[in-house]
Amino acid sequence: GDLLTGKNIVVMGVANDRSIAWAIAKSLSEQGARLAFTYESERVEGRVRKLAETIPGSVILPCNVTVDEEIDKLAEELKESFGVLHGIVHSIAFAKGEDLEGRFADTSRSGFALAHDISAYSLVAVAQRLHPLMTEGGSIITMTYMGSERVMRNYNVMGVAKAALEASVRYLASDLGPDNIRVNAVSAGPIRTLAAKGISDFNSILRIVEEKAPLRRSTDTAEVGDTAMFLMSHLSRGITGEVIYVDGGYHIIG
Ligand code: 0WD
Repeated sequence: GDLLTGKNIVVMGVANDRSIAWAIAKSLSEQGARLAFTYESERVEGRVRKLAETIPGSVILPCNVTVDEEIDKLAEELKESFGVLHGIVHSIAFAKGEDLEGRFADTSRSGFALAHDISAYSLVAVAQRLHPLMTEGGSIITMTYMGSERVMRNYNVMGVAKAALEASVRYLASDLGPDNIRVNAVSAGPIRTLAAKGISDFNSILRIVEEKAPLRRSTDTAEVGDTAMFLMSHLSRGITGEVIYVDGGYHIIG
């Protein structure tokens, strides 16, 4: 397809080939998008480089989203390699392992701050610095989870951070809409990735989804990738400030 031909999109949050961001990148590239990939640190650089090199023409850039200067640098480098930017895929989250089990009530000040900084504020920081490159309008998406709305065992501080992330999507959508920049979130069902390893008892969560979701199966990263592709494309031009569930319908079941 060529739904994204001529579009320049930065994909943030590939850690390995199971990452949701990687599935999104594949869907975007199938529709002709030109991609830039960012990596958090040397720890993941090699893996990101190896994956990105399988998509010809990709740009690979460092960006730890907790460091403002690195986001400034990213903006400069994207301007140099792309000129105009059309899309941002934000697929980044982090919380300390100790804050993803037991009681939410035991969350420390520093654990709360860290989870919110990386998982919610980073979207604001990135949108703030990259939106000036979106001179032809654009689409920004982030990844969220139902733990933002309901109490899910062990998700704890990440649920609170996802609530902040979803509210940030609405406020950013309001601010950037006049520049024809849309901001949306995709709420995925549970998927076995590196990040999911941090969630205790993830297997039983998957089993319950397979049993109860209307589609009777768990979410596949390719399904998320295709929804992300839709949100990056002209097809979704009327949608902003929204949270779209890609979870086999699980969230509608009581
Ligand atoms: O079930 C799931 N896996 C779901 C994930 C369901 C619904 C939503 N999500 C969300 C996550 O909360 C996250 O926002 O999707 C997003 C992507 O998560 P993922 O694909 O499941 O996980 P992973 O492959 O680990 O990618 C997240 C990456 C980090 O990976 P690691 O595991 O190395 O922490 O986010 C990146 C990093 O590559 N990341 C950062 N990037 C830049 N700066 C930073 C940082 N400071 N911290 C983490």
